[in-house]
Amino acid sequence: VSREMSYSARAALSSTHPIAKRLFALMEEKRTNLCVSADVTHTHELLELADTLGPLICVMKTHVDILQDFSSDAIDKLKELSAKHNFLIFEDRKFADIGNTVKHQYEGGVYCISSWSHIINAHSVPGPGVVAGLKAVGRSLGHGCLLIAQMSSQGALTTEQYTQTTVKMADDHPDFVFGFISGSKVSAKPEHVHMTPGVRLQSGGDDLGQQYTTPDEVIRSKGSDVIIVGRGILSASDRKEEAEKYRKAGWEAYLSRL
Ligand code: 5FU
Repeated sequence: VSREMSYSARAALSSTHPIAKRLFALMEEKRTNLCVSADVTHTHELLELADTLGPLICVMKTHVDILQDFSSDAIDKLKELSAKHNFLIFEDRKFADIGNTVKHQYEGGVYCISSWSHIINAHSVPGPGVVAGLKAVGRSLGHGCLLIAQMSSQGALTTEQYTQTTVKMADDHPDFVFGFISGSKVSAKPEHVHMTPGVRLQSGGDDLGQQYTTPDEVIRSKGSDVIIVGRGILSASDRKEEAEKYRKAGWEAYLSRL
């Protein structure tokens, strides 16, 4: 059994990015490594999720472009709820273009993502310019970025070599990239945060290529730090009760590896 550093010890490292510090600290304080994937189509439901699940989560992940009634007013309310319940907001935009384009996509358009999302993510496929473009907008705002090193879907093209090159890209931008979206721990640096989607209490998948692993497997065996759960919670009749099951499973798996 490998003994790992606690989230709070990792928060205290001088080389840990400010967003990762904040995240590790609130995870320890709230005893949660659960990120809920709020994949809903209406803002009232998004806000309801944020208010009811807020106390149980460390991060709320959004896909704002699936909202049918997006408004900056709803975003203001989401920001208030993130402060009230002390969770971070992560817009799962998966930027994947040249630096100049992603800069505009991050800052402007309809969503003005940089004005409200603490965390964003990017594919490494365009090369380091994608990080440079995003960093030009997000760094001065104190935001951070996760690079997508692996995907949970069947047949993903993220080969071992791709993953390793992605880790290298993160190492080159420690002032903005603080971790990864991945199925397992891909970086040995304790300051890096690993967040894993494709998580469900019952393993399996959906009919569009999603593949699920359990919270225990992801945190204990694969060495990731945060579980990202969407339909596992959203499709339950009592979402709060279900979220608590995931929080507990993720947290106990974390404690067991200390
Ligand atoms: F980068 C990734 C990935 O590799 N797999 C994912 O599933 C992101 N996701 C997101 O996590 C996806 O877009 C959904 O928002 C969420 C998983 O939702 P589920 O309902 O738990 O399958």
